Amino acid sequence: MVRVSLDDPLALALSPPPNETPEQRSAREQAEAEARKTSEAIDEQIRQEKIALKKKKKPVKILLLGQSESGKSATLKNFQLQYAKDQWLEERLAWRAVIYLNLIKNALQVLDILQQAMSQTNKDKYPSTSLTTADISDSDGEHRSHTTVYRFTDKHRLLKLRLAPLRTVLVDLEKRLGPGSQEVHAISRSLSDSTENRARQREFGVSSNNGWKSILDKLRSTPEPGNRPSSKQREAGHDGVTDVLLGCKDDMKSLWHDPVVKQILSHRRSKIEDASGFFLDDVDRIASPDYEPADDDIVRARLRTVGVQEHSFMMEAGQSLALSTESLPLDANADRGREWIMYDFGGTRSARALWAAFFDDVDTIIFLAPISCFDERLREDQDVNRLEDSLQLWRIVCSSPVLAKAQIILFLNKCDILHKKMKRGVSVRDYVPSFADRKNDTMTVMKYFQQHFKDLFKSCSPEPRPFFVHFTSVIDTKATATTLSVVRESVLRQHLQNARLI
Ligand SMILES: Nc1nc2c(ncn2[C@@H]2O[C@H](COP(=O)(O)OP(=O)(O)O)[C@@H](O)[C@H]2O)c(=O)[nH]1
Ligand SMILES: [Mg+2]
Repeated sequence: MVRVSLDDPLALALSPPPNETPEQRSAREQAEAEARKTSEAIDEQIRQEKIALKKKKKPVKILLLGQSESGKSATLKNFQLQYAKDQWLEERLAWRAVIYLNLIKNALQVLDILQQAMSQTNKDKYPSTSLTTADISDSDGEHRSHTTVYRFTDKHRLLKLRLAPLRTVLVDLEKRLGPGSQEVHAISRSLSDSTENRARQREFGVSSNNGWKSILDKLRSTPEPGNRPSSKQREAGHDGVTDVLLGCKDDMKSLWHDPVVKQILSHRRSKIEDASGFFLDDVDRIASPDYEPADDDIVRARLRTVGVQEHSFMMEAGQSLALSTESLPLDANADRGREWIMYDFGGTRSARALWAAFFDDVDTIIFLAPISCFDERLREDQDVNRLEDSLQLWRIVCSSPVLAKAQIILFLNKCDILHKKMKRGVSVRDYVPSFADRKNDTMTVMKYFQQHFKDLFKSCSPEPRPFFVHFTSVIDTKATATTLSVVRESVLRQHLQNARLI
C-alpha cells in the first residue's frame, strides 16, 4: 500500500485513482512497465551515443612533411584560412612584421648583389662610369662569370647609402622574431661537430598551441628599443620599422626597377622573384602607413619553422563537406566540431631527426615535394640536389613500417615556378639526365616526376595502399581551397576508418 501525503501535489498526481478496478490497475501497471522500458532504452541510447561521440571526436592527426621550403607551413596556412577563419583573422595583423622582414631581406639581397658587382670595379681607374667584369654568386652558391659591361653611376652609390638603415631594422626584426627569421645555411666543414649539435638542439622541442602565434604574440608585446611608438601609433600597428620602410620606399623601388640592376640580375640563373617570401613587387602596398596583410601575403610570407609546431583547430560549423561519390558513405556533418591537429616540422636535414617521434597513430601525411627545384641545391648542403633530396625523403616516409597504415597524400608543389622555368627554357635534361629527349614542357615534366614518385611509393610501401597526388601551387589560395576540400574528405574518411566507425 502506497502512502500518499495529501500535502504533496506531485505525489498526488502520480498516485493511482482511489476507486481503481483490478482491470484498470492491471492496464495501468502494464502501461507503466512499457514506459519504464522505453525510458531505459532511451537512456541506453544516450549512453551509446556519448561513447560513440567521444570516440568520434578523437582528434584527426596530420603530419606535414617535406624538405625545408617545400611549402609545409604555407599548406597549413591554407587549412587555417579555409577552416579556422577566427584564428586566421586574429593573427592577420601580426604577420605584418614577417612580411616587413621578407621585404627588407629582398631589398638587401638585391643591394648586396649590386654592391658585389660594383666592388669588382676599380674606382680609381673609372671614377664616374665604370666598366666591370662581374663574378656574381647565385643564391644557391653557384659562381658564374660574365664578361658584361655594367655602367654604374652616382645613383647606385647613393642607393647603397640611402638604403643602409634597412640593415639596422633587419637586425632588430630578426632579434624580435627569433631563429625562424633566418634560414639555415651550410655549416662550414671547418666548424666542429658541436656547432651543428648546438644548432640541432635548438631545433628540438614542441611548440604546442600555435607555434608561430607565440612568436607573433611576443613580437607584438616587445616594442622596438629606442623608438617607442605612441599608443595611438601602436594601435594602428605603426612603429619604427614602418617609419624606416616608408622612408626607404622610393629607393627600394628605384633599386628594383633600375636597368643596371635588372641587367645584373638577368645573368643569375635562379630568379630572385621565385625565392621564398618575395615582396619587392608590392613595395607600394606594403610600405604604407595603413598596410594590412592580405590573405595571399600571409600565405606567401616566409618564416622558417623551428622544431615542431602543433596547430590545433576545430572544424567550424558551416563548413560542409564537398562529398564525392566514393563507395563509403560519409555524413556531411561528420567532422563538424572535430579537432584537427596538424604537425608542422622544420625540414632542414638536422631538423628531420625529430619527425619519427610523431609517427604513431597518424591518420594522414601530407608530403610536400617542390617539383620546380630540379635545378636547385639545398641551402644547408650545397652538394645535394633538392629534387634528389625530396625523393630520398619520400622513400623513407613511404617505407616506414610505423606509417604503413597511414594515408599518404603527395603534393607536387610549386608548379607555378616550374611553369615559369619551363617558359624561360631551363632544360630539365641538364639536371635530370634520365629525362632524356622528352619534350621540355610543364605537363611532360609534371607527369615524368609524378611517375617517379608513384613508382617509389608502390615499391616502398610495406603493404599496398592507394596513391593520392595533387599538383599544387599552394600560394594560390583559391586553387588550394579546391584541393583542400578533396583532401579534407579523404583525411576524414581515413580517420573514421582507423577508428573503425565506418
Ligand atoms: N611560388 C610559390 N611559392 C611557394 C609555393 N609553396 C610555398 N611557397 C613559398 O615558399 C616559401 C617556403 O614555404 P614554407 O611553407 O615556409 O616551406 P616549409 O619550410 O616547407 O614550411 C614561402 O615563402 C612560401 O610562400 C608555391 O607553390 N609556389
Ligand atoms: Mg615551415
